[in-house]
This record gives sequence, structure tokens and C-alpha cells, in this order.
Amino acid sequence: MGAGPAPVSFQLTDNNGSWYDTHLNLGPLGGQSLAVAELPRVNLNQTTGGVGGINPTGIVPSSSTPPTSSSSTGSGGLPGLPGAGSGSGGGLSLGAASGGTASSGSAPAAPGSTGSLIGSVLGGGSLPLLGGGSVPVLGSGLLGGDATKGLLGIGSSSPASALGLNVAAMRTAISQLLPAGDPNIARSNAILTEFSKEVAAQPAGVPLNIGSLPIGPDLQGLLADAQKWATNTVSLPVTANFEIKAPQAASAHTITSLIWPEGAKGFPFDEPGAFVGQTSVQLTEPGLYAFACKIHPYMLGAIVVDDPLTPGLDFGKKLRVNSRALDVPSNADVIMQLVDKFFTITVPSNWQHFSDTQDTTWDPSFPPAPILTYNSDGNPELIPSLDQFFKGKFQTPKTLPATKTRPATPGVGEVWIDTEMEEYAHKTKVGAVTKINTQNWDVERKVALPQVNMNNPHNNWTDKNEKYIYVNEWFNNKTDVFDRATGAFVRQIEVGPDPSHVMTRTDTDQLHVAINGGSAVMELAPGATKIDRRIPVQGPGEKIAHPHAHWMTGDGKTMITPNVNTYDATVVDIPSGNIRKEQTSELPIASGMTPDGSKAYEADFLGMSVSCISLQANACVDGSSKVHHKEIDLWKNYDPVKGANGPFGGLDIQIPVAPDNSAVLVANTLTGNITVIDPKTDEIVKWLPCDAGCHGINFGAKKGGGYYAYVTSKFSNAMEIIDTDPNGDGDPSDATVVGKMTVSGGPNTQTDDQISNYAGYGGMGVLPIPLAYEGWVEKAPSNPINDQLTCRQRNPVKYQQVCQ
Ligand SMILES: [Cu+2]
Repeated sequence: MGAGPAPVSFQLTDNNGSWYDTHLNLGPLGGQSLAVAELPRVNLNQTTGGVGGINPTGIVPSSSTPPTSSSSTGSGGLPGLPGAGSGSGGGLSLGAASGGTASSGSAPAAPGSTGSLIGSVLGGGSLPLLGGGSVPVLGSGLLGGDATKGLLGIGSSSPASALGLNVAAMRTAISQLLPAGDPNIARSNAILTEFSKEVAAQPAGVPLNIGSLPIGPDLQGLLADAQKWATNTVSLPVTANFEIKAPQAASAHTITSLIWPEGAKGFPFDEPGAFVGQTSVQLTEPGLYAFACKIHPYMLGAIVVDDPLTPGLDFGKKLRVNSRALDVPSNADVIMQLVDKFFTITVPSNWQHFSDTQDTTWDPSFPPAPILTYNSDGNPELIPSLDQFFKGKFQTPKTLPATKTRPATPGVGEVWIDTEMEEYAHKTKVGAVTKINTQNWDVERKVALPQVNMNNPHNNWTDKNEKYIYVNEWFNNKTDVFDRATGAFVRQIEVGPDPSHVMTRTDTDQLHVAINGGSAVMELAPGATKIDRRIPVQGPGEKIAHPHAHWMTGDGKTMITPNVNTYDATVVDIPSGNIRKEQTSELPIASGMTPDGSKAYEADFLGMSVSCISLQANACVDGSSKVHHKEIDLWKNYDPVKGANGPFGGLDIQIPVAPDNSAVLVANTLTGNITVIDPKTDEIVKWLPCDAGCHGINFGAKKGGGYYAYVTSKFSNAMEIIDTDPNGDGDPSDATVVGKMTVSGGPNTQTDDQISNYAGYGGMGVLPIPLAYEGWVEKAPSNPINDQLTCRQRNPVKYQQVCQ
């Protein structure tokens, strides 16, 4: 009997922590989004038939029409989306296959169905040849759950025993390469035994230069010999399959490489745009591969392709990162930062839990796997235990102080935040919108909308009468409307794939909904009763833009969209719909604008920077002059190989400008902090702390004058309150965190469903009411709450003329 190397199969889902679901169930140390594969090698010494007919399973033939702007439906959708009017999926053939022959007509193994296949090839199986016969295979492709746990050290009693398991795989591979009785087998075993002993005597959390061990020279000789003994083998690629299909994934995503080993064929890997269907890629080199969705960039999946002829799990020699064309040794700081965040994001037990009454401990866990990296000199460095290394490097466990501080001065009104990862008893999709009263800081209400199974509510806005809350289902194709006062469901409207942000026009009160998985911003009638207009954000026939978080000027005339697929921004003249493109850095995701509408800021998620864009005359400040465009680097104090020499940011998301132009705030997911930029100089002036997955920020009015920024974090149950200018002098260098509270709610929180898990988690969109920004605040209705606004708060730009 023969079976080929088992493919890695990811199913994309809308579910917490398993956005890329391996179905391997690695538990709290490994999560649902990590796979390990042994690089399959066919040993030609043991076959006479050659390998011309090798037929590895799992290579997916697929074809479809790449999405372009012109293929969008009237509602801004893409082919293959449920409810968007066309048939089966948009799976893409990327021409990335290499090193294998497509087996025509085969489908990818369904996730979860690979168990029996894996069982037959563990420890070296055989591969069928076309026309009969088979050849032995050293590695096996994907490892099953238990074998993966073994190689990751999960369940091992110590780092030494975790390394022992990995070294055992190397012993097996060597014995399969050499003829039985070859004295090199015994010699190799002796070296590996001594190596394991010497590693066990070293601290498990400190990277170990292999050459510095007494056995180091012998081991390096053995590694070289093993490669020589393997010269008569052929490495087969590991196939990675990806499936995007309802109901697990209700809408479209991209499969985009974030990290890959240098030299991996077919990389970088990406699609022309978001799709529904299947795709696959061949992993030709050992090392670390990570994938993300460009629409929802915390959807992450990773695969370690391990060469069985090395000790430790191979991260590869050099790695490429889909940011700034980074090409770094595998022990680079930026790799460790990203791997650390991968486990914080994809393993929910690693999320930060705050309490309003007592200190808590944040103690994230990682696989205790031995990891083989290489340094800048090309020398191998073994991390005996990734878990212990990360705990030392990132200084956990950490005490999270009780969130007891409330601002001394209350806010005006309320703030609605998307707690997008809350789970509820009466719906299958996650998320709710949570209301906080800013007079007394009570968590008053949660709206989960179980009657429409509201799916990942991401961002909100309100109408000019403050009657409705508009909320976008980011992993679906709908905008929902509920009553602000009662939380009652009002209506739902289909708008297009992956609607992200929503705002209203100050002149007409129409809604603008960015279609993140599509090509347009949809303009809806007030109340979201119907679609009035589709505003494309790229030219006819151009690559589809995928706009995320737009912003618009207070006069309702100009909008800017950051386009995650085309790495640029679109400036829209709203009345005419005419557009122009503006330069950004990589993967711009969110926008802010100065109150006077003279310039916009774009947070470049993968550029690790902020782009300032002048909307009319040159308005971005560069020293003593004004320029059309300026890049503000969040990595000035960061060397991606060596690490930080000061505060730095990155994977930056929301970026609002204070209504009084005192500050621009940038939420950084990479570093869990906030960058303060002075819009009067366009320079970074300060850094403030934030939580894991720092994400959403918006400004609301502070009672008596001034503003508060409300800050949400995806992987924490807390919200921060920042005063960007406590002394009101317009200089943000005294910006400070003035309060922090949990948003989990309690027995007095009104809800339309029952929270079953992750109360308060998934903080994303932030909507303070009354809207405090120029253009909207002038039109906020008069009522006892809004009448607390000062004249200056009512007139953020014209106050000097209007207020006495
Ligand atoms: Cu996505």
C-alpha cells in the first residue's frame, strides 16, 4: 500500500482563533491555526524506477475568473459570493505549483479527513508511481494532531524531551537514507545523543549557537554529511490547501503570504482579489510559512515545513516578510515579534483578561518546541524551547493592573464599541455592539442581534437625529440597523462583500459603506433603506481596490479610501464620484483627516508607517516646508534584525485626528501601543501604552471642553480613555491615558442575547455619540446631553468667529 505526502488543509472560518482552521486541535499551546509538515523526500537509492511518474496527492487544479473591478456586481460584490448573484466559487489557479505533477481531477483532502491518510505514512511511507509500483518517502507532509504535538513538544515533560522527540525523527531519517549496518548510523546516533545531553544542560530559553557546544563541530559535520547522504533524494513539495466556503466563512477572503523561506518557489503568494472557493500552493523549501487575509489581517495561518535531517523545527535560513521587502535571517527580531503575535492572536487563552477590581496575571503560552534558526552570519542557532524563549524575550507572565481608573471629568454622551469577538448563546456568528455611558462609565447595553445572526460587527455610525446605529457585518455582506435608544433591530440591507466602515454625509445624511471585499463605497439612503449609488474607488478595468476605513471631510465633499489590495488611496469627489489615486505605503487600512479637511492620514498596516496626503494645497509638514505627501516612519527606532532601540509601532490600524487638531493617534497591533503625532509638525511626539491587538480609536467630547479618545483592543476586554491635550494648549506632548475600564458588562447590562464566551473581547470600531467631529457636531440634535457641548466643541473650526 502506498500513500503520498499528506497535504496541509486550512479551512477559513468566521470563528474566533480558528480563522485559518487546521482542525488539528493542538490545544492551548498550539491553537487551531498552526500546522507542521515533514518535508517529504523520496530516496532514489531504494527505487529503480525513477521518479518521473510521482503523483503526490492534493495538488488542486482550479480555474476561475480573477476578480477585477469590472466583474463586480451592481452591489459591489464579486463572483461566487452567496447572494451576490453568481454560481460557484472564485477559486484561483496561481501557477505556483512546482515540483509535482497535478493529478487531474483530484480535489483537496477535506479538512479533518486526513487522519487515516496520515496514519499510513508517518515514519516514512511510500508514494505510488504512475503505472504501478511505489517509492519510499522519508518525510510525510502534514503530521497528524498527535505527531504535530510531539514535534512541537506539547505534552513533553521538559524541553530536553521535546528536543529528544525531534532528534528521534532525524535518527529515523538517517537510518532510512543509509544501507542497514552502515557504521555512519551508529556514529550519527552517538553524536545526536551527546548533542541532546549538552543542549539539556543549557538554559532552555536562550538561543544556543550550535558551533559553541563541545559537540558542535561534530554535529555540524553530521549535518553536512546528512545532506550528502541525501543527494540521491528528491524533495517533494508540501501542498497547502485553502478552502473558503459558506457557512463556515460567509464571505470572501484572500490567502496572502506574510512570511516565507527565501527561495520558496511560487512566493510571494497572493490572489488578484478576495474570493470564495479553493486554492493551493506548494511549499518547496523547509522553513516557516505564514499566511494572512488582506481584508481581515488578523486571520492568520502558519505552517512549519521541517527538514527531517536537522535537529529542531526548521524556521529556514533566511525568511522573507511581506513588508518593506524584508529579507532577514530566521533569528531576526521581526520574525520573533510576528510569531509571538501569531500565538497571541490565534490562541484565545493567550488573550489579555482585565478585571475592574483586582490585578490579574497575563501568562500566554507557546509550544515548547525546539526551533532551529540561523543568525546573520549563517550559523545555526537552536532555541531549545520556544515557550521559555518567548517568556524571557517578551517578559511574561505580566501583571495586568486592575482597571480602576476613571477620568476625573466625565465625557459627554455615550460610546458604542464593537466587541466583535463576543460569543452568544442564540447565534452561531460572533460579535455585538457595546454601549458605554460616559457620564458614569457604566456598560449599559450589548446588542448582538441574534435574529439576524449578526456576523462580526466591525464599525458603526449614527444618523443626524441619533436615532439609529448603523453597523457593518465585516465577515458577511450586510449592514444592520438598530434603534439607538432601545437596541431593537430595525432592518438589514445587503451591500456587498465584507463591508467594513460606515459614515454619514453631513449634507444629505446618506450612509457611505466601504465594501472591503469589493471595489466601491456604497451610498445608502438615510436609515439604510436602499442603495442610492455605487461609488467605484478604482478606474474601469483596474485591479480591484478593496477599500477599508474611509474618512470624509466635514463639508461632505471629499472622501478618502485606503485600499488594501492596491496599496494606494483613492480621493473621491463625493458629489461627482470622480476619483484620483494617491500614494501610500503597503496595505493602507484606515484614514483620518484634519478638521479643516486639508490633509488625510493613512495607516499603512504592512508599511509600518503613516502616509500624510494633502487633499488640496500642500499641507503635510516637512520641517519648515509643506509638501504634498509625507511618510512618517513608525520604525525609526527599530532594526528588524537586531530589535528596538526605542519605542516603535507597526501593523497600525485606526488613525483619527482630534476634532481640535491637537493630535493624531495611531493604534499599533504589532507593539500594543499608540503613536501620538502632532498634526502641526507631522512628527511623532509621544508613545502611549495599549493592549494586545490595539485597534480602534475615535474622539468624543469631554465635559466642559476638550476631547477624549476611546481606544479598543481586539485581544483584551478593556477600553482606554486618552486625553490628548489635558492642559488645552494644543500641544499633544502631554497626551496621557486618563482612564481604563473593562467592557465585559455585568448583571445590569441590558442585552438581546446571552453572552456565552469572550465577554468584552474583540474591540474594534468606536462610535462616540454625539459625533464630535467638524461637520457632524454642528448638526447633532439639541437635547439635554448634547446641550452640554461647549460652543467651541459645537464649532471645532469656526469657534473663534462664532463663540464669544
Ligand atoms: Cu478575510
